[in-house]
Amino acid sequence: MDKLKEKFGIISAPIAQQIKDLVKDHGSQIIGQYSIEQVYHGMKGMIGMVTETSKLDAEEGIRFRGYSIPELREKLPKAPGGSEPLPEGIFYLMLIGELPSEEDVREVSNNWARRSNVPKHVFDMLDKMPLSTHPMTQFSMAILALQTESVFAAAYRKGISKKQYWDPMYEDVMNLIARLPRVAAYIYRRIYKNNVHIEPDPKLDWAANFAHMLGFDEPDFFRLMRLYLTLHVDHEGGNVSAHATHLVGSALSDAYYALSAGMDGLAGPLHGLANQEVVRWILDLKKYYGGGIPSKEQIEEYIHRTLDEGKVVPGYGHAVLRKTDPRFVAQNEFAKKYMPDDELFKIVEILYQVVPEILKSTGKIKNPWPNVDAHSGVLLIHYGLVEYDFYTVLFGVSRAIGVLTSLLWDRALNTPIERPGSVTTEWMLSQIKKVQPAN
Ligand code: NMX
Ligand code: MLT
Repeated sequence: MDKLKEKFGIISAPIAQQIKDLVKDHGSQIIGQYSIEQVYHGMKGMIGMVTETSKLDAEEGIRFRGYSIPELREKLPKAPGGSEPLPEGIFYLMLIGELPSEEDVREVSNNWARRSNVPKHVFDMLDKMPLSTHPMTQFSMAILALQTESVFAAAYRKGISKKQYWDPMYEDVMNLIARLPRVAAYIYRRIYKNNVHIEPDPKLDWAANFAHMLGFDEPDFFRLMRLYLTLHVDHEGGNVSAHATHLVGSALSDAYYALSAGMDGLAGPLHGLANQEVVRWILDLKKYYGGGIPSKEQIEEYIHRTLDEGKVVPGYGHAVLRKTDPRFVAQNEFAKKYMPDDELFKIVEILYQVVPEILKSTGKIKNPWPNVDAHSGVLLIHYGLVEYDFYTVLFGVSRAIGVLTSLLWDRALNTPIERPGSVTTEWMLSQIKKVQPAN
């Protein structure tokens, strides 16, 4: 058994028992109330699940196992000579609950490299798809095509005790994370680089190898990928991609089915696809005013146009956050260091000055501040990764780490099938009448 798997088995068993006891002893304790508005408005603020890997605070932003993004940028192991954390480290932290050593991270890197071979039928399937198929559609289909490899599905079919579910799930989670960069790079090079592919370099870490297979070998791009793939991993359990993965997995669908569902959710423009929409919107804005950097007044006018057309300003707002997203801040710091004179970065800076005030003035937007997607695209464009339809795949490769880690914990904790209740509006009206009888 590999060392990480052994460690996970050892630490997860007592936690599973602790949760069993907690529910047995305190299961009837009331922890909240919710309103009709919350039921109609996407269950915002209702506690409906437990996710161990990260927790979001509306004011402060995300913490992974208690660590904020600035703390992790400082504390997580880095590549030799590197300045940004390795995503292998945040995976270890979310899985095991403690900061990894350099050695732990190297082992995760080697483990993923050993598992990274993608079966030929996945590429054959992709090759049959029209080139115009959105990269996220191809990504989700490729994840499903990989399902032939599910160790969990095979073990379940053979017959396996509930207590052992986590074991084959560990194999699926590790194999899937290991293979995603190769799959994503294949999609990118097939669509945008004449189907000319680049072999992996097993000497590189997971993020740098991904960058290499995409065709970007500059050290600064490696740095960006390590940061990007660390920042996007997880955002507690209720966001669409995490919740979809958890929900589908709760039926004991294997990691491939569950992640594919999560990625289908990430492909929505109100969720992960917002990163491509931001770039599309900024490029349209530039074009509308004849190129270059539009003036502050022009940008304000364009934002009002967008709102008047009944559209959202992509990259701004959040269902939970009520301050600037610390993932935006981390990317902003990166841009200030590596591309201070970049034209698109300067537009992002002006947007940061003007969008919040305009959104606030509408009186209805709960969070006028930028989220993670307001920044990521311009960093990629700077290094030549200009094909913005692909950006959500990058988000997905990273998000897979968080949602699959949670899925593994779900199996270790024997989380039951998810099945919330639903009601009709007629039922809701009958409840209102009970409280306010007609006079
Ligand atoms: N531009 C214009 N209108 C907005 C925006 C925005 N950026 N954000 C919220 N609103 C509107 C929203 O559409 C709603 O309008 P209405 O009452 O007419 O239906 C109203 O403001 C209240 O919405 P909120 O309660 O503030 O936001 P909600 O929690 O429903 O939605 C988002 C959160 C993130 C979906 C929303 O802010 C949005 O659509 N933002 C733009 C898309 C985006 O950047 N998504 C990425 C989120 C991060 N991620 O990667 O997933
Ligand atoms: C995410 O990273 O999932 C987004 O910020 C959306 C969310 O948290 O709801």
